[in-house]
Amino acid sequence: MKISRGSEVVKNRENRVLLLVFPMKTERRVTILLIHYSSGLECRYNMAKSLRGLASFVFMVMSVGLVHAEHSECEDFKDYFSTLVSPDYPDPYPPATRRQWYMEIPEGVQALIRVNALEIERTWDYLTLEHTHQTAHGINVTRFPLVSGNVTSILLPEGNVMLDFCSDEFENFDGFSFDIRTREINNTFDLGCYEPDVETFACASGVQYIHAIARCDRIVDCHDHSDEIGCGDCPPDTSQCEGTDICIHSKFLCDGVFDCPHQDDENCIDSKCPDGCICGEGPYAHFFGPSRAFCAAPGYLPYWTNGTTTWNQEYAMNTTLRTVVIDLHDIPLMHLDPGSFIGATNLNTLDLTNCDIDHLPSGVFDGAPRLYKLYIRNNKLRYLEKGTFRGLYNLYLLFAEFNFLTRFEEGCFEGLTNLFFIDLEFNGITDFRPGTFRDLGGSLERLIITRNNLTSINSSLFYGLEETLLRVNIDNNELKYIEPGTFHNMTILQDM
Ligand SMILES: [Ca+2]
Ligand SMILES: [Ca+2]
Ligand SMILES: [Ca+2]
Repeated sequence: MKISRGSEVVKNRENRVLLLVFPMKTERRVTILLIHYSSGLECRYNMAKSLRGLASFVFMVMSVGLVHAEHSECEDFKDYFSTLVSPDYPDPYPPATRRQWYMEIPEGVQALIRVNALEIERTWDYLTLEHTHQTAHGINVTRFPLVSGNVTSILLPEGNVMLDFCSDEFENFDGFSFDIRTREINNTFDLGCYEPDVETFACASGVQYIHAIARCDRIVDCHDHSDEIGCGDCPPDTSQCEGTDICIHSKFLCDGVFDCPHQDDENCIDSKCPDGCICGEGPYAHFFGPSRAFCAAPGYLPYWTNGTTTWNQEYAMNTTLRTVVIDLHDIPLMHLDPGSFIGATNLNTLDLTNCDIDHLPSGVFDGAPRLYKLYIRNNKLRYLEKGTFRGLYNLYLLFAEFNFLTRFEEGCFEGLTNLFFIDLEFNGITDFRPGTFRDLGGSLERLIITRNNLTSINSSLFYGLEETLLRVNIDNNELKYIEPGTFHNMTILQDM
């Protein structure tokens, strides 16, 4: 069994089953849970929590117990049973969380994982199962993602199982709940006993079972693709995978997850590019590049969508989910409607430089939760309204220089909980409403307001920024008066 450093496998006297929960290498605290398996009815469990570490990384996510299967026609034998759930279940799983679980299925035993719930944000969060099995011909490894909520159960032979879960910083879904049963191999599982009301389809691998309604629904649910083989011609709005008769729904083209057996659904240069745009992929070194993904670097290059004439919501819907950069600079857009970027879920950088925009309405950036860097410079903006930046809780850099900004509505920066930097150089600002930046109090470290028309600074300008603001640049204003107390409590300000 391949185990990362710092982990531990404990076996009972008979060297039989144990379930072992332990964290990734990045976690400093180890949580171990053991289920002692024996051939009798007795089942004990023992938990050991050890080592100090980050409390936020530690969750006991497994509850264990032995249920004696009820005697009935269907079940007249004993199960060994435990439940495995995602962190915080039944609440949505927390953001930025990694967890691994290990399970060893001994010789002569099989395990049935019954899926009670499985809801994970596709593309950005993952749950993968890896089964390693020693055969006469060597080590056999089966690894597949558990994404489809249509999987009803997974039947695993002897071997070592690892479940690997990761959630990124955004969009937390409900997670998963599994019942795990182990049983001597000579007592075959009758799946109908566990799901008497559910009609299932057995994937060709014999490992996964899915809801029968998921057969031929143009969504790959079986990791061997068998639920979508032999389903007839491709209907409209689907795309045929190369060298197969598998048709997948077009929404799965270029979404960052491999659906086709030969992975051609993620070969995106010629597809999912809105009319009139130029799209492509390539290394991304513009400024700092996309923020590093928490779970893992994506298995593809950053994808670009560059507009040439205009932009509206339809364009966003026709852009591949993989898009991390939308570049619309120098296009005379004049205005953008609310929801103009809905669908650009992976968008990291949006460049609206020099687009003749005079107003950014509330909700204009809805649906782009991963936006990190926003250029709205060199436009005709006169004010920022409440709601313009709502939902941009990943925004880190905001470039708003060279506009005609004079007014900042109360709440215009609401929700920008990660904003680190704002550049307001060369606007027409004559004064700031008291507490203009208070909503940025948790994160704003750098503020540039050079080349405006400020004549005075009131003492409440930096209200709320006392503990974060490190650098302010206020050069080239006509400052005549700074109210006493303006810098009172500015505990970390270094540079003015
Ligand atoms: Ca997520
Ligand atoms: Ca399917
Ligand atoms: Ca795909």
